[in-house]
Amino acid sequence: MIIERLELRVLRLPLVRFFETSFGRVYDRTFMLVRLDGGGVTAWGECVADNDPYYSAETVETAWHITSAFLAPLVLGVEFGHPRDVFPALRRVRGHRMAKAAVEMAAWDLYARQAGKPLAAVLGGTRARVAAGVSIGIQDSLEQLLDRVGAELADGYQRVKIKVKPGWDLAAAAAVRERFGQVPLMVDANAAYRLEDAEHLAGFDQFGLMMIEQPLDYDDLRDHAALQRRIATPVCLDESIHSVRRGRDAIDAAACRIINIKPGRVGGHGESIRLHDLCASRAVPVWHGGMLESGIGRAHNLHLSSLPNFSLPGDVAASRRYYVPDLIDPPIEVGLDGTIPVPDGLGIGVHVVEDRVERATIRRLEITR
Ligand code: OSB
Ligand code: MG
Repeated sequence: MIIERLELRVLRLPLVRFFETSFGRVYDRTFMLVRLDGGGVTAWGECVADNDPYYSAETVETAWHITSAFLAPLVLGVEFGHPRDVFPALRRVRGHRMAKAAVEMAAWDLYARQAGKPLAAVLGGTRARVAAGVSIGIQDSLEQLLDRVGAELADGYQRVKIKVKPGWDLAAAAAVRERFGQVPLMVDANAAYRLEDAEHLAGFDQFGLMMIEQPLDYDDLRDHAALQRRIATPVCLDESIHSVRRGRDAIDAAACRIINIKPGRVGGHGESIRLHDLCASRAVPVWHGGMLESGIGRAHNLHLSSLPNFSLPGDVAASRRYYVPDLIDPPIEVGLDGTIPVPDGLGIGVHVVEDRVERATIRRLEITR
């Protein structure tokens, strides 16, 4: 496989509904797309970096800079026998895993399309449909939260995650439990607490949650291990797991019992597979996270979610919760059983509507060798 041409775009799309986490509220999303061309085939990747360095240190601007100045020259015109060789070829560039992931994931799409196979088949996927959950942001009132939860459950989703922060936490979980009983429920704090809050966080134990995601600081392991010893609710790590090695260290330190895998966060599909396999060998369940992706990133996520140790419902939901219209047609939809079919066309298996991409584009760059 030879990548002959690399195109970068920055797009802006309005969200169907605002999304609020402990680090802020967003109404739209600005993100980078990578298009690769080789052997007469076009492939796509989506970068999960945000405009702001709040979820991670990377931003759209850093991803643009790193990809155009440093990653593109490392992949253009190079013969890759397999896309798993792409991430190691970028080793000289330290960090910037979101930028690397966008290029690497597009390379998997290119490889799968050239091989005439769905992406899941080359990733090692084993199921045709994946279990879908939803991530519900912080709302203006508990009533509004209960309306949102009710609407998502009516659409079939298999588990509900609510975002929490100090001042919007125990009462929100209590309200959901009271209205909806024992629905599979979890919370995500996006690093909003400190270890000193351990007693307060133990207050979640009464709700029988599936897990609490990233309660403490974004790069911490040690305090999470201390917290896990003091609460019954399983700790799941998201932000802290930026690499396979950090995943190993987290498991060794008993800093979590569950890991959220986002390929964009760990460096792409190859690193995600390695993390997935490591967790399987250590009996740590994983689930697939989301970053409000367009249909392009969402399709990638579905294919990866079809691997066997993705045993819990992921934040991989229908397109219409995010963007209408999406960049792809038809959009990704959830069945009433709360599962989403893994697209079975070539590569990511979705049709990218190029004039929608064009209309949402605010910056574009083409790089050839
Ligand atoms: O922490 O999982 C997170 C969205 C943006 C940044 C971080 C996170 C999220 C979500 C949304 O929870 C998941 C989704 O529906 O895509
Ligand atoms: Mg999270």
